[in-house]
Amino acid sequence: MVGYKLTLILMELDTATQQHFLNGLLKGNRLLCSSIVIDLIKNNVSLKDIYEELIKKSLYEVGELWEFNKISVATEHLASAIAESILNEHYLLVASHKKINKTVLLACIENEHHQIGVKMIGDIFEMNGWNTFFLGSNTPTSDLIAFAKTIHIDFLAVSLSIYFHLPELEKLIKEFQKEFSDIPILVGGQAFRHGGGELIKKYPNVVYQPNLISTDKFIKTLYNYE
Ligand code: B12
Repeated sequence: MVGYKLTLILMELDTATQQHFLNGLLKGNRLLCSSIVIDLIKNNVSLKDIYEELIKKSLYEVGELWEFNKISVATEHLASAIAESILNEHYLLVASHKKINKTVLLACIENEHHQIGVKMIGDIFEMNGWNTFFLGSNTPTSDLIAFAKTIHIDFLAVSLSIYFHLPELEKLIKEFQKEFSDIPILVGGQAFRHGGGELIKKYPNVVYQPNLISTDKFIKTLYNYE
């Protein structure tokens, strides 16, 4: 541990660091993963880059290892649980930005269990001063709409990783727009790697963004930020 600390004094977000972090995830070493992130933050690496370049890249590698049977489902669950816990550790940094009195409601569509990506997207909204309501994975459409009626929202953001869940997205868009015709919907997630663009074009007020960096730029076009 002492030797490890010494090597981290000038830590950068490079391939070696990412590999180190990935090994920590696969071995279930939460302390190592957490320390790597804390050291990166101390070395002024932004949370946005940590999310996109460290945590997301590592989880994508976890997915490939799982797909090719190099790790078990148990190891994949362990890795994703540690990754998600790390997002929660730095919430105060995420939430400490000046508020702009805008609110986004975030969720995964019905049957969709991958929630880490949209949780990161919620954090990016918060870093831009928005209030967020994060409903998490597998949110039934009727419950999402019922909840939206209880608060005032300026945007809905929904996620799907599985391509076969696109019909659920279409159902959500139709039902949501019946109730809230003027509230824009932001969509994203790995399902769109395989298509989905045509579906979105059929509906007004629906926008797709592929990742955190593009979403951050998009949010900054919505209102004037000093
Ligand atoms: C962890 C994980 C799980 C966990 C999720 C736990 C959790 N708390 O979220 C569990 C165990 C539930 C799971 C289940 C399954 N999984 Co899985 N899973 C993964 C894994 C390893 C990581 C997912 C992740 O968090 N990635 C990191 C995040 C940050 O990336 P992201 O989601 O892409 O998000 C980024 C962008 O897409 C975008 N984004 C995402 N959402 C949104 C929303 C908005 C509004 C915007 C603007 C942008 C945006 O911004 C994010 C930041 O850049 C991936 C591997 C991978 N390639 O991701 C497989 C993966 C997604 N899973 C896969 C599969 C097949 C499954 C199962 C079908 C397995 C099974 N047979 O049961 C089930 C499906 C469950 C379901 N019904 O949804 C496949 C999907 C293949 C496909 N596209 O069809 C993958 C790609 C693995 C693989 N290589 O084959 N999984």
